[in-house]
Amino acid sequence: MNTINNNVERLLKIFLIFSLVLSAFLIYPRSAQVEAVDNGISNEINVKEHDEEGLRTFAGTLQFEVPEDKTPVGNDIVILRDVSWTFQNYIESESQVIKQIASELDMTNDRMMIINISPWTNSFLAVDLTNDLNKINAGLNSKEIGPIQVPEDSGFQFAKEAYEASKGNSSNNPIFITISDFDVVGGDIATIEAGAQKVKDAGYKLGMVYIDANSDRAEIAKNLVSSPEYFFNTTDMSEGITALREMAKRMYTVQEAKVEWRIPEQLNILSVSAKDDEGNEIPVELDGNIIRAKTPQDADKKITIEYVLKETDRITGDLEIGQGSISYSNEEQSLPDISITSNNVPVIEAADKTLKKGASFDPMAGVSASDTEDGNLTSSVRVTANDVDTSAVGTYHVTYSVTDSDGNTTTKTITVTVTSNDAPVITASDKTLKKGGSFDPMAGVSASDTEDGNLTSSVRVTANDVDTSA
Ligand SMILES: [Ca+2]
Ligand SMILES: [Ca+2]
Repeated sequence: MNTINNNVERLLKIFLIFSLVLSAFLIYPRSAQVEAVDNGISNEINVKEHDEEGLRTFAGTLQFEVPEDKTPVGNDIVILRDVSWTFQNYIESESQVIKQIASELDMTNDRMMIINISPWTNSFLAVDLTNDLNKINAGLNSKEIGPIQVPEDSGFQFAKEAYEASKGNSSNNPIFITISDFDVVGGDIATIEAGAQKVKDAGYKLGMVYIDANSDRAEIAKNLVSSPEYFFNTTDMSEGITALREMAKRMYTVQEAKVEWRIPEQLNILSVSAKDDEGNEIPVELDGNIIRAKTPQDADKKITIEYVLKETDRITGDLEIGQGSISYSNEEQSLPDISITSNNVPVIEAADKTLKKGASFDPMAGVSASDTEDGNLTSSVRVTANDVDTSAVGTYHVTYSVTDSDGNTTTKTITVTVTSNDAPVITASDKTLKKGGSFDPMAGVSASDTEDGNLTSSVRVTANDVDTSA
């Protein structure tokens, strides 16, 4: 029987310890950190500081991993490169960059086509659509850069026709990128615009690295691309060639991981930033109190979002801040539930006191303090002022102060009245009377007291040996 009881007791102890450990993970952040992990998404939040009004600033880190996921259908990258005389000295470095782009493609799905153009004269298919890196490199190494006798066109139209002749029944995403100055010597800008429009009308993405100092033509060129982010303008040839690689990356279609997180209105977003595990910054967009960030799933990535929030006003109820989701590769996951606590000020219970002169006075007697979040704070109460002097009648004050773990300080002042404590006075005079006379010991006797007033009725005769017969 004893053994059973011992085992029950042991189990209860284990359960109690387990509950305590568990509750440590479920509590809310104050001075200690709180971390919630759900579906591999972790969110950790700490109180960073309190301002002079006791309002808290929280710093947190949201982390999650996204897998690499290129689009399953692949991309067809069609590069239209200007080989007119302005570009002659840069053909080699341009070829190197295009080789780099090719080396970064997923050749199980992706293909590349390279067209040499002289915008006002001819276009030449340098590399037909292929997923063979050797063919791409060979085409780029070839000194045969045209012009070959192709009828004059804008280059775009030639590229579109060449692509459509080679693409087969693939459903790859067609990406057309030009690197050119569209130096329309003897040509017509309208031809270029018409050609670009045909590419876009076919549903192909069009991007452009534009190398020209002529701002009028740059304005026209800017409107030819599919999206403003697919336009790069420079007068520096080397910079433009580098930009070609970035443009290819930007236009490459991959799945995107997206975060959308709504921060409650009771909190101000002081700062938020995101980066991947290689330290690359991920752009974060703030739409009111909604945080949005997205990054292409072009590699396995661990994303870290660092944020700083501050309560706009004292939060009086526990506040859920995990309202949001992360979506990637057609999956969507909710952010882990995490809450920050209320931030109530502590309350001091202390009442005014009246005591009599000469009495002893303990300023802490009957005083207590409590706090919604911290519980009993009586032991933290400090007496910050106390002028009570019980040896003299008067009105005095005692001030108490207590601070909770959120840095909220409450003070309270009570009034202590010390009253007089005089002894009562009996008025009675000696008496002379004749033998046999009647004697009333209370006749002419009265009593009064500073505090109590008339005490005559309370006068008791405690001894009386008067005998009028003797
Ligand atoms: Ca509190
Ligand atoms: Ca008295």
